[in-house]
Amino acid sequence: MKKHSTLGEFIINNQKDFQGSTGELSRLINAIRLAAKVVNHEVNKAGLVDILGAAGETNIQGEEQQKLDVYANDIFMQTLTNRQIVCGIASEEEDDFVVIKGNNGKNDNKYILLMDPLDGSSNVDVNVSVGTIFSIYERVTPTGEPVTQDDFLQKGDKQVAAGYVVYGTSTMLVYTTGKGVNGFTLNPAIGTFYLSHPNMEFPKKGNIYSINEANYVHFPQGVKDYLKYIQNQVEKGHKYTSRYIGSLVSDFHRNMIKGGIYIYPTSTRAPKGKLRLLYECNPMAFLAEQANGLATDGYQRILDIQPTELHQRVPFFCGSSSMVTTIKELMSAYPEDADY
Ligand code: P6P
Repeated sequence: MKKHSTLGEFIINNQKDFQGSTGELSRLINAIRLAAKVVNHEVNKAGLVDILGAAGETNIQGEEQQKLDVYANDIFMQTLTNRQIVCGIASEEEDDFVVIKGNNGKNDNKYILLMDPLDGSSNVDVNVSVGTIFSIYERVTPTGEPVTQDDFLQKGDKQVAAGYVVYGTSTMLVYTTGKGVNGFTLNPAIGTFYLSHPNMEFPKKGNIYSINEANYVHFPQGVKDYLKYIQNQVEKGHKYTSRYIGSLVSDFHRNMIKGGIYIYPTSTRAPKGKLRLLYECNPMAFLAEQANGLATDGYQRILDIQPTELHQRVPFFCGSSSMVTTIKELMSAYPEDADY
């Protein structure tokens, strides 16, 4: 029986595939591995200590920050800073990007990281899975020079790595460096991630659709047409099921394994959609395409969108290629909805 490799062994064995293979990206993934274990420990005991409930502050999104949001943000920031691997970090929990200087006071490191440290955190109080999402680029400004917003406003196509941690019934780290998607499951007894899901791929077609149908009356017509299409398919005897748990990472992860589509469209309540391009849609889109899936804003490829601001939102349609293609075709009948 082949012994599952650990994440550490996997990184070493695939070092040659990493950009530049100078070991920095390996060290970066290793830093994320450590932070994931620390956050996992806290998430798993959240119900036991007084860490639930809002920290009383609100982030730039105007959302109440759950204490675990703040905690997860601090852990990832500290771990990445201490290891001196990135020269800058952007986070959903930080109003602006944070410059990370080396011990020599310079910005010598070549990578920048963007993250949503605890996506779906409102689920913590009701014991539903949450996740961390991360996205990694090489900086575009010269090494040693100050980091600028240009380093963060890169198209998703330029990512060198992306992934998520899902703190679910088990804790998994799923990531890509552009050579496919691999999933590692944490053995909490010994704190080791094992390669449990090699070469993850979206089934070309699935029967799961994930959308908050409470907003139906506010959806663009193309999305309404897609939901009507599904109902017609069910009437013809085709099997579909609605699964939406309010945690992007968990819905994405299940859909990647079983086949499905996740949809967060524009609505009158969210005129540009809800999900953030830089640290939610781009990393999940990179993973989706690496897993033979698709990710679009309804009209264009997510990874082709030129970002204009750190916390910008876009509509997000992501998952099995045949399902994304179908909804895109229906949306194309309403070109006016492309200008969100
Ligand atoms: P709604 C969590 O806040 C999140 O960003 C995603 O993880 C999740 O899929 C979505 O928002 C849920 O949003 O408006 O349906 O509650």
